[in-house]
Amino acid sequence: MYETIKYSVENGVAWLTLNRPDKLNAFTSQMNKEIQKAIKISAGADEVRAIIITGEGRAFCSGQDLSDVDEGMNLGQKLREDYGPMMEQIANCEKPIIAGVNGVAAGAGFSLALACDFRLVSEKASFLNAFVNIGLIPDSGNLYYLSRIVGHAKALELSLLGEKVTAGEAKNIGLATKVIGVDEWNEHLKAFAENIANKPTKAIGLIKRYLEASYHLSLEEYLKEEAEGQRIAGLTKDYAEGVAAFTEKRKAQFIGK
Ligand code: T3D
Repeated sequence: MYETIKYSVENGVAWLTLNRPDKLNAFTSQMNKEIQKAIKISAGADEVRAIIITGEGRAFCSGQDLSDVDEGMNLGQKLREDYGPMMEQIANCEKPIIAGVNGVAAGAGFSLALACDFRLVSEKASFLNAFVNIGLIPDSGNLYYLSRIVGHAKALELSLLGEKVTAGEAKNIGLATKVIGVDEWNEHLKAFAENIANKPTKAIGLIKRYLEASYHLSLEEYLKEEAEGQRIAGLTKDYAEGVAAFTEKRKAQFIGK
């Protein structure tokens, strides 16, 4: 079913593993399409309540496969056809998406990590806004997300200098949600994902949607949207369960509906 990624579901978590380790999991059109397919399936599957994107081998993703680009290729078209749709799909996914950054994340691989809701980062991982090093501009939503996550000045610095950011620095500048030791990597990544998979999934989707909307609306417009969001959340079984659990002084058992 997949040739360039691995896909499995366990305990409410869909694991999407980029699987071209010899090329440090560099993107090809095929891999891009397989990622989109896996995210679409995960987004529509009731049993999936969180998604992890990670990499096989020593890297997370080294960006576009530079041996798979033709001279004179229209890069704008490539972005419109391949990368843009993938980034929109991630942005529109109402389930939480975790980037399990196991190793270097460079170029569009960095952009992919930025588009996720969390970045769990191995202590041996690094980030590299590599685009400038080959004469390109950061793409695949990179500047959009990077400036929101680390602020304008740091985003500009990382993008203009094209130097590696270590896991420790990533934590200091708010890029990494958490840095994890190599020995605890699998266990911690799994535990983090399963914890969020057990939260009220519909509310999480709405929080993601309205946080993003807040950047594009006036306060007046936003408050109207927010009221609609809370109306929807208030109709979920998880809201009823949350209130019941609070009243009964027990831990809530959310079902994601
Ligand atoms: O279509 C378009 O071009 C538009 C879209 C652009 C989106 C982009 O992502 S542009 C940015 C593309 N990515 C890069 O420029 C990063 C290139 N890679 C690197 O800078 C370094 O490889 C890393 C910093 C990621 C890792 O360095 P290191 O020293 O740990 O590993 P390495 O020795 O450089 O790489 C190991 C192998 O992976 C090597 O192959 P070999 O010599 O063992 O056969 C290397 O060529 C290969 N590799 C790494 N990155 C890529 C790659 N092969 C193809 N494409 C890559 N991006």
